Amino acid sequence: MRIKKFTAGSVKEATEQMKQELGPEAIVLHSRRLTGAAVLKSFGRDQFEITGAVDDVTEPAPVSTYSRRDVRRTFEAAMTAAAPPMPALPAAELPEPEQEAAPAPPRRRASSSLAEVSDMVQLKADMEEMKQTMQQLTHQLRHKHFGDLPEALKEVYLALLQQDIEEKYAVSITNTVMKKLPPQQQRSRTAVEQLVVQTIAGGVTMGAAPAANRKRKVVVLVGPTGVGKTTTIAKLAAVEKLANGRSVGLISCDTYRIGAIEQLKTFAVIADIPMQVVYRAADIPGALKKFQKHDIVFIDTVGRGQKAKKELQELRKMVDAAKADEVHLVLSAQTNMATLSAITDSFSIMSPTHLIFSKMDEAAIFGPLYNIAQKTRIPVSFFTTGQAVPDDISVSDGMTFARMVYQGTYAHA
Ligand SMILES: Nc1nc2c(ncn2[C@@H]2O[C@H](COP(=O)(O)OP(=O)(O)O)[C@@H](O)[C@H]2O)c(=O)[nH]1
Ligand SMILES: [Mg+2]
Repeated sequence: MRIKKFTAGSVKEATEQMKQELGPEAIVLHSRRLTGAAVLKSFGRDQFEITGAVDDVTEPAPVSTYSRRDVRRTFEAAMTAAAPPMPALPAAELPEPEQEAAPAPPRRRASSSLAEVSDMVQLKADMEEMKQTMQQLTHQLRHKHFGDLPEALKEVYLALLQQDIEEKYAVSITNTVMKKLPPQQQRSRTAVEQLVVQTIAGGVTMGAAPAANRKRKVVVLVGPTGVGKTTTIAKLAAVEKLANGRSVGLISCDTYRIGAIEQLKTFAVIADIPMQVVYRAADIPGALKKFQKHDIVFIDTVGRGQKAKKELQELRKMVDAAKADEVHLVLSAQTNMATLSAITDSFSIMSPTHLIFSKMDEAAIFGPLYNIAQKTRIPVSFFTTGQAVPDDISVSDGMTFARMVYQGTYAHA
């Protein structure tokens, strides 16, 4: 027996190749689609692989006469065999049970059953192909505008969905690109991609607020537990003091978690920045008074889960008492879309003025961050990109972010 694999755009083509090379007696042993996750990307360019086989000894069996009609007959026969029994007759009309066993069906020849197996395999492959076509049609119907889109735009649209960008935003980005690009350029993947990245960048407000010149600025960081609030405050405080030459004060309200105060205090001592600890909301104005002459005061808060309603209300009292100029909600880039939504909903009572995207270095996909920036319309102030204080932080930048969102890879900002 000779066995060989054939690849083509459809099972039919691959089968024809096989028949040409191995002869009309050849049968399909196995077939599969070779696309996997790439099916979305390579619209209409699926590849099928079949494994064909042929006996070295030529058989006079009907394998060679195999045709599509035979497949249909085999299929029909299989369906009849599987059909429900005839409706039962009333008991009185039931025929007498037969005394003798019914004659056994004639034994089929091995070669014909081989042909039937091959037919069924072919049938399965045909059905798989039909399923693919149906899926593509459903997709095209769901995205009606799709039919008119040039190939490069279709591919880019599907690539956006693969980055977990919500459908409505992916549609909006694709439409913007289509409107802005002249028709001849819409066929160029490079031109389309460049404009997609620019459109993503243009859709999100980026950048930290300019430094307050006259009055002291009070900045509070809030967010879930472990997202990097304290580390980020240390980075920001160090940058303000060392790079920008401002006088900085620190307040920690995180008296809940063991070691939290020490974490910030250790940094404050090393960086020579004054720090105060506050236990109740009522003590915040007093603490702020002590930093009256400072340029900027950072307030670190206790991490709260988005479901802890009572604790979130307590935290809100702290934030209100601080009369903060800026409230930055820290969101870890590793968080999925549903959780990001729940967090931003719960923390909306703190009226965040900015979002900080932390742990960008550890994220595998950035679409959800784009969605949340779109959904909340809150400007993104900083990206944090590692554990090192103060190096691993950068002022958010639209183009860097857009490239990460589109490509799904972290690029050091
Ligand atoms: N990889 C990575 N780790 C970070 C980043 N920011 C903070 N971390 C780490 O996350 C952990 C929790 O940080 P912490 O500041 O205590 O979080 P908090 O509970 O929100 O105050 C620590 O191990 C930090 O070193 C970041 O940008 N990237
Ligand atoms: Mg902390």
